[in-house]
Amino acid sequence: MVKQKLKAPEGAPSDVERIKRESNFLRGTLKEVMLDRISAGIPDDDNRLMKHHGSYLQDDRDLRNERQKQKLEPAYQFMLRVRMPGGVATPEQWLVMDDLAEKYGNGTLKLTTRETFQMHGILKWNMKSTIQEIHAALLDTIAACGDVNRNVMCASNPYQSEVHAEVYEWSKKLSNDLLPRTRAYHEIWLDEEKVAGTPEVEEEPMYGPLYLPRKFKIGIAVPPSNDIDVFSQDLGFIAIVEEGKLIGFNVAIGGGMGMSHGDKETYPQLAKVIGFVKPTQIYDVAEKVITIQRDYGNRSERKNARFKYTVDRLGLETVKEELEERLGWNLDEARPYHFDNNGDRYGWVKGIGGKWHLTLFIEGGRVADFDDYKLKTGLREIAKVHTGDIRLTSNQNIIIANVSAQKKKKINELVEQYGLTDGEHISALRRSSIACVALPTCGLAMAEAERYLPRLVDKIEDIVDENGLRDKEITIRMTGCPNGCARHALGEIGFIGKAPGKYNMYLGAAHDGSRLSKMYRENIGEEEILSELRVVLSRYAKERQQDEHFGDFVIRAGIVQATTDGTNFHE
Ligand code: SRM
Ligand code: SF4
Repeated sequence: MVKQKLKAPEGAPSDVERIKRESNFLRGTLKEVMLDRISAGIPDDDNRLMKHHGSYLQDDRDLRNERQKQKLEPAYQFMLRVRMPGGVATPEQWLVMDDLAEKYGNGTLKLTTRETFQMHGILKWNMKSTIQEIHAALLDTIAACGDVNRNVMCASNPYQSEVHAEVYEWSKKLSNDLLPRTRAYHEIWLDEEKVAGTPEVEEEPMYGPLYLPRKFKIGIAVPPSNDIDVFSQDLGFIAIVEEGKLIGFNVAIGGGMGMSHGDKETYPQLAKVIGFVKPTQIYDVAEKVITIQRDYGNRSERKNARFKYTVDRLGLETVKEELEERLGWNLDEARPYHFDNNGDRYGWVKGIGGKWHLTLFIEGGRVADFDDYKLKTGLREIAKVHTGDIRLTSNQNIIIANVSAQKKKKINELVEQYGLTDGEHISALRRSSIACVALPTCGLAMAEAERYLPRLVDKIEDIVDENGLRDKEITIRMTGCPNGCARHALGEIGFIGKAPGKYNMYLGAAHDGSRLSKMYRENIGEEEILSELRVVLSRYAKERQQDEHFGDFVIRAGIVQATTDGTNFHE
């Protein structure tokens, strides 16, 4: 068979390609503009580059109108995202982040859907100190955003802790080895001088000078938990465990959640499994997959630039063949695996070596001190006495991990003293909720998410209670726009913001993250959301089969059609 000649889409490169090309390996004029005291903002071109350093310029949208009226520039501030593979932090690092949020940020921490910390509200003048202090705590923000490989996620819910420990090491290795090679970050933020003998022209052996056409995401799942939503990744690895030992990974390619309202050329897509590799082969696979996207991804239309569109355009088999050709060896046949959920496992669980792990629910991933709930203080007190580690989960929660039997009592006392929740006294619906940041910081938000979902859940809980479904885990996810930062299309109930107070409502995703949802109602407000859910949830209560998940029920009952592939998400 003659091999198809692969091509990248034609068309003029997008402006971001120009910015990267002219940036001298992600430097731009960032060093200079960060010193400028006239504006709290930075020019657009530099802001594009800033992403590759883990940060975006934002403005507080709650203040936008008022500042406009007063003819003031927007309330500019920076968001900063930490690179922390697998979401694992030491208690000391937690304390540093807690302190930095007070000192330079808005006092809160956001635990993100990719297992890391974000801080909001950092003023330009404080950015360098913040990054330097993060660096001193042995963390960084390199490539946490931008057209590169992002924070590598790995399963955090410890079912089989030995395998988890191994998988975590792989996620760290992938994250470190796939970093850009430019010293821009070190020069701009850490005052690194050019070392004598450094070549004048830098090289990016894997990325090349233009980096990738778009962001790239990798995650590793350990069945039966699909907590990281492996099928939403550009490149997903599914750990295959035999007799308690990790023997390798199934490889899945081409997932992603984002889309634009009203544009059917954009859609969420699930990654598809293409084969099996040994643990020692995953770096090579990741590197070669990334270079395929580098070479054939769309550099003209950013909204069609993610790897999922490259895979769909070229065809899964073609991409697999290209991968095998670049590797010089073939993938084995995929091994059987089974997922049963994509949520977190709450409460205490015992792992290896007599160590304990406690998963706590953090609503919307927002760590703050509220009037009647001193969550941030409580977690700080735990971090002060804890000697294990702290894991951030992709469902925006935390695991106080590797607790000795002696320390368990003390941690429990603090949990009780501060009223922290391990999910026991709240509804299963709330435990299964995640929401993206949205307003007031996200410039792309069309509606509230993190600030609204808890209030909406209060009301849905009444319906759930009326129908005896309090303990039924139904995943519910809300995003303020169709970019899908809370992986809305994999929520059994999903909401995408359309306009203030208005959402598209989606139903029918699989409880294990293996099927996308389908739009059920468009552009509806709270009253309609509740009346629609009242009907559907009461039918679920009465008509469901034993152990049938809500996402499966709505399809069997004909309430929505199953989405069998991202390409029919909009049908
Ligand atoms: Fe996201 C852009 C927040 C996970 C898809 N995301 C943004 C920006 C940076 C807005 C912007 O570009 O101006 C948001 C910053 C808001 C703020 O104020 O902090 C933002 N995304 C987040 C976080 C913090 C949501 C959260 O509440 O946890 C998550 C940070 C993850 C991390 O630590 O790296 C976050 N974003 C995701 C995910 C989920 C995931 O990766 O598992 C997705 C869907 C998966 C995917 O990538 O397909 C996601 N974010 C997007 C997109 C759509 C990308 C696309 O190509 O389809 C955008 C918009 C863009 O890139 O242009 C976006
Ligand atoms: Fe912002 Fe949209 Fe992402 Fe929510 S989904 S954080 S509104 S970009």
